Amino acid sequence: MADKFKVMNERALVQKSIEYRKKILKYIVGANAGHTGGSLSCVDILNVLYNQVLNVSPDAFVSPNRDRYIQSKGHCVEALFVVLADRGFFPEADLDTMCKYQSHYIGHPTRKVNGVEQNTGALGHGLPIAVGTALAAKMDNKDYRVFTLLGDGELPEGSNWEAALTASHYKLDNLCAIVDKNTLQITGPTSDVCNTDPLDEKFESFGWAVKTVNGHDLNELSAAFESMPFTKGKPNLVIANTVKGKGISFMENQVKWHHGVPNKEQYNEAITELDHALASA
Ligand SMILES: Cc1ncc(C[n+]2csc(CCOP(=O)(O)OP(=O)(O)O)c2C)c(N)n1
Repeated sequence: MADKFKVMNERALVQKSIEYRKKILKYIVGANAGHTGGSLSCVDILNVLYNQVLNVSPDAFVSPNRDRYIQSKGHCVEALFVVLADRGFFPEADLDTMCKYQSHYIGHPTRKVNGVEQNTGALGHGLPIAVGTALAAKMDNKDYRVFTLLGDGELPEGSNWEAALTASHYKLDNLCAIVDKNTLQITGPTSDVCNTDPLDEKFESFGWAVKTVNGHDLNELSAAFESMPFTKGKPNLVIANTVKGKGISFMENQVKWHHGVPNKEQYNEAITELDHALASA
């Protein structure tokens, strides 16, 4: 791998998360479309992965030894694009074309964008692809790791459970699935739409090693990823407890912000809140 990124101090990372939130809102407003609540809930996870954990770089993105990150909850592409731009995978100015005619920066990840590992957006595909990729690493005697991010509302897709079974059968301890457990999905609370709790016990019974963290605590996230494999020979699951719409008071825990686009006043209010958070970070 060409370069190992520099590990940032904690304060710089916290500030990055706030800047990322500002940019997510900016580009969602620019596109007049996007998945606001779920991008805000997962961006701390992406911050830690891309700035502390993943062995990836724009210059060596095709290296067979790179770590893989597959965003299964593809609808939250705004968070991914903002972080990839920050890591230099493409010029941030490209995001001004979000959802515009002929742009590759559309509402779900596509491999036409540098840094995107897999096309996703139809839920339930990221984990199966990640399992195959992690199995390939084992078969090729490579030591790269595979990370995939799922939403808790995505878990009822049956393909996830087939993949979970397969991951433990092949002892894929180089695989880490992260559930962004913000407890809401598109139409309501996940527990009402299709309950998947207790998630830890379900995955443990499938042969996974599970850690539960506060998905907005950068240290907890980092410590969990750094302790992989949690148990030798078992696939890793991080249950990240998060808040949908995190960081913007009037968006937090509100189903309508799943794909709500802020109007001008709401946008200004949100940016003011984030600027205050930045000032005290
Ligand atoms: C196969 C499939 N079915 C339905 C959808 C429509 N859809 C988009 S987002 C979403 C809810 C996902 O909830 P969750 O995974 O919890 O996402 P988050 O709350 O983190 O945004 C649904 C059902 C889809 N993208 N793919």
